[in-house]
Amino acid sequence: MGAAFSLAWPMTYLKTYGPRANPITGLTWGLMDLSLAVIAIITVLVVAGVWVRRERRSRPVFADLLVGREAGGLRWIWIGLGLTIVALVASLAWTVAVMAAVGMPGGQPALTLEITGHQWWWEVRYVGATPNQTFVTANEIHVPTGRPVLVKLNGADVIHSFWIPALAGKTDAIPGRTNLTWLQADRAGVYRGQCTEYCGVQHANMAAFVTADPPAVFEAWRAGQLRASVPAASPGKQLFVQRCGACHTVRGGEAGGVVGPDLTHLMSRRTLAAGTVPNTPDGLSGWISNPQALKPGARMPATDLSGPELGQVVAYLETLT
Ligand code: HEC
Ligand SMILES: [Cu+2]
Repeated sequence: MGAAFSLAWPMTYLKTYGPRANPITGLTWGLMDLSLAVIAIITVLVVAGVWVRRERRSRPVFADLLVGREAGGLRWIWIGLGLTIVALVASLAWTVAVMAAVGMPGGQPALTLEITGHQWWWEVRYVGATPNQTFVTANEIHVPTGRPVLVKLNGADVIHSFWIPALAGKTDAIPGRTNLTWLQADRAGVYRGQCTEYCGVQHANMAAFVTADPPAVFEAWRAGQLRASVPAASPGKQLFVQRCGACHTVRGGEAGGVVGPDLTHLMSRRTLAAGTVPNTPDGLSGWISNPQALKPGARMPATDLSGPELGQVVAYLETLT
């Protein structure tokens, strides 16, 4: 949180920040430069060819009517063929080398995440050595800088695709199978991502964020997330358990639903509903009173809380730090 460097907007894939993405960026620019060079060379040759023809106009007319094999003409074909083969084989070799380099992390991953695409948000499970070292959060992923992170992707309902452009290319999240990818951020900051496989009406409002922090800062965040949230009994807590607990979990409380995001440390997130609403008191009240107004079709129904009840629930949620 609060990192000075932010790629939250716009998303970029032409400038990347880690060994999972950098080789691909180099290849992209390299192939682009090669293509531009080919266009430039061919343009020059075509223009030169036109000029050469013009000069020949000055010769007697019948000379142009003769169909002959001018000396050295075929040589151009061989040169062109040779250059094309060299360029294509070099592109192929470079592509294969990049694929090998980014296929799997170089070292042992520092962290394993199980990320599940839901209509229309991301469930993020931090897999610990033991179950009590494991926790679940949503949409905002924290990672240590300079360390490879293994990501196991699944889809809960339809096919989604996980994409953090500045850190890692696209990998599909498919129901019933686990796809592996990985990422590594070499620079601290916030990187925005987006679901990139059309998955229904709110596909566009299905962002993900990766916050990369130095390892010590990340460990502090992780220790905070591992804590349960056990706020004192309050009317808001009671209402939450009754009205929201069937869909949401707050670890340490009585609410254990798994239909929606885990809200144990809701206040550690900057946005709500996969980047749709800022996580401010107003944003929170607006979302809870009428999610359908902000994200039509979202799998959270409008809650018919009265004004005072809404205030109590929001006050309770604000204790989930
Ligand atoms: C029928 C299940 C259901 C009920 C009941 C429900 N929610 Fe949700 N809630 C969801 C789903 C699904 C999402 C994710 C929506 C999205 O991002 O598309 C969500 C998202 C949220 C979020 C945003 C979380 C985040 O990390 O982005 C908050 C906060 C929230 N709900 C609070 C509540 C509160 C408070 C109540 C009770 C008054 C409630 N919900 C009732 C299903 C439910
Ligand atoms: Cu999608």
